[in-house]
Amino acid sequence: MANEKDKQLESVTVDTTQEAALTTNQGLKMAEDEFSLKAGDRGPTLLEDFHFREKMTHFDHERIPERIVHARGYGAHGEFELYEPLEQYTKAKFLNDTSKKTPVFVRFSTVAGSKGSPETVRDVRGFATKFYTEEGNYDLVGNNIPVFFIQDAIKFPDLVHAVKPEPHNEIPQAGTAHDTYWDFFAQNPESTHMTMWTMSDRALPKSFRTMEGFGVHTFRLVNKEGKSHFVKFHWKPKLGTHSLVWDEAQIIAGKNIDFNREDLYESIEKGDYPEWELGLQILSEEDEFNFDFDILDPTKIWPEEEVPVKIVGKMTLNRNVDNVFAETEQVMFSPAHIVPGIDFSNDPLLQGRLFSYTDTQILRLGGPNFHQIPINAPVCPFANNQRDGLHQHQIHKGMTSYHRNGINNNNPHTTPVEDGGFESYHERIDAHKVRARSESFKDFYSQAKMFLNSLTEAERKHLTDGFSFEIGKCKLDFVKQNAVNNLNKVDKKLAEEVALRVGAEVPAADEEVKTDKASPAVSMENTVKKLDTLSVAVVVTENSDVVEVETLIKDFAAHKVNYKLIANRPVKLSEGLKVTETFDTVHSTLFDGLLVLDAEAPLAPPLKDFIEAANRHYKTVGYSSRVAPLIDTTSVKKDQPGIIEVSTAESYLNLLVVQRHWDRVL
Ligand code: HDE
Repeated sequence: MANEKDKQLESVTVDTTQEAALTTNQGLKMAEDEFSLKAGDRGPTLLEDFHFREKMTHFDHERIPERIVHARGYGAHGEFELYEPLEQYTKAKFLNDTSKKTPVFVRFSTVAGSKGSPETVRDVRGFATKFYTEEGNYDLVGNNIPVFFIQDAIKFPDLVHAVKPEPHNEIPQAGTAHDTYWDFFAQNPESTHMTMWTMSDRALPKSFRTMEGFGVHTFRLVNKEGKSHFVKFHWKPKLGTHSLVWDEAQIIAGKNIDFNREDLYESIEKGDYPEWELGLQILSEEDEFNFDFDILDPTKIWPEEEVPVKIVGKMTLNRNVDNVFAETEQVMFSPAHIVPGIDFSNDPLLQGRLFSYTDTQILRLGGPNFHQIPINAPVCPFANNQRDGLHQHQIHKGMTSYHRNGINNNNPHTTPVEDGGFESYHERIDAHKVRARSESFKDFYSQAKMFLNSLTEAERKHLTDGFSFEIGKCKLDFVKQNAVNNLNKVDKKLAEEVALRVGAEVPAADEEVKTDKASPAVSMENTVKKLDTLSVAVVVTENSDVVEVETLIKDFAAHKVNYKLIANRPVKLSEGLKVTETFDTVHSTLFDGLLVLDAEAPLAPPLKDFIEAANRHYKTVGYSSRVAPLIDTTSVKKDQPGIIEVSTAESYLNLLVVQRHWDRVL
């Protein structure tokens, strides 16, 4: 059923599938749209050709500047429902009414790459949610990593200049594997904790559907009585948090550059609606100074074991956009978009973001009226005395556009706080003006070490691989050395391993921060594991047994497992069973598991690669007794975990649910 936002968007949606006369933008029906107006059929085009000029001018202006960061993104519509009223903490209406479904729009993104870059690069992912509430739009503009690289917004341009392709040659695209990033890392050690996350599997999400989201900053919740609690926001994916393997991610970047968006689009089209639960970590004001970190520091997490995440609601994405430009490209988010009951903390990173997001839209969306673009417009009435400007779509009738006015009864009028008018939290501030970092923000290494302490052996190995790949890509020896020296302050062994792999000196000094503290919630191995919507590549030939294949498909469907039949060329097994995918069009990297039912002997190189890649990426590899001898001609070792001769679908699915068999010896 259409919600308020759907209905609002519908009123400006043009159905291009309907019969319509082709006209100019002035409504003039045209008799011809293939030939420009020329002086003779071999002559020059005439300036008079207004139709050509209009069509070409519009085309010439179709592009708008891409976002300076988060350019590559994909969005969808959905709804948020609340499990329990939160009046004890906040007066925000959408966090108090369990009967209401609040429309949302979410945009996921990579950060560093430009608009056309591959999606499976090693990077942070943006996770921005717009709640269209009855009290105005509330934007939770988060990432899939709970901390940030810097502590003060004034350093954001420096960070982004270091991350983006180097200016002299515009290399590399979409990643931090280059000198300027690692120079920044060593010179600005506050980036150490976040870099531990970005070098881990967290920066390689398998899909948008299997990523966590974090508001990162500390915000405030404010209740009716004006009492404030500190809060951190979390999105927990119902399918659990799952990632790709680095080698796999690199192959997918070539095989399917749209891997993440296609997954989101197709899941929603199929009705496998992605879901996340909203979690809150809530702290009373009295507890502000009770931790071994500053709760305002955005380079620190509040370990979930110390401040539990209270699950308060669920978001479901259930509708793809009708037009990616109109909706996903033109949507704008801002952490400054809040509603009564939510407020800011003094986190200096957040404070700067409150300025940047609206400022950037004035260039990107071409003026100050971007709030009138349908995807950005609130679903509640909005009125003020702002007027005119580029792309003004509203016709403001009446004499007055100033506050206070007598002529129009001082309309639009302000609203008392008791009736829902917003007022900022009455925080008392008594301080000197300074440009400085708080002493309490100066521990850059304890939580970086805590992150390391929280990883499983496999995760730690991937982290070391990540550092070795990225630092190894640097061309300047002193940059490599400084990066390794900074790692040495986190963990001597990690620095040693990386130093050897990138050709730097092993640091002699014992400078590592001493702490055994761990936060098990940080490890993705402790996440939810479900069969729902996992995908299996089922390899068949034209001689496969139709009944066997049909039974398998039924068993998969019963567990909501997706599959694709793949053969070395398109074949028709029966009327209903057509194999359209081949080893030319897909690859095992694009699936969660592999099941080889039949194959022609000897194994052709593409299929051999298909099987060996699945094995190398720790996926479940199943095979029928018929193809068992062929498996022996590959690098797959049959006695390893997650490798199985399949007798029943059940036996295969029991392994598939594990997703990655990290204890497999390759
Ligand atoms: Fe952003 N960020 N950011 N950021 N950010 C933008 O706004 C900025 C930060 C995040 O899908 C820009 O509209 C500053 C943290 C997301 O449209 C820009 C600072 C977090 C998106 C901007 C930060 C984010 C953006 C570029 C440091 C996680 C994409 C285009 C103070 C909590 C939203 C735009 C979308 C986009 C500025 C740091 C998340 C330039 C100054 C921390 C998800 O305004």
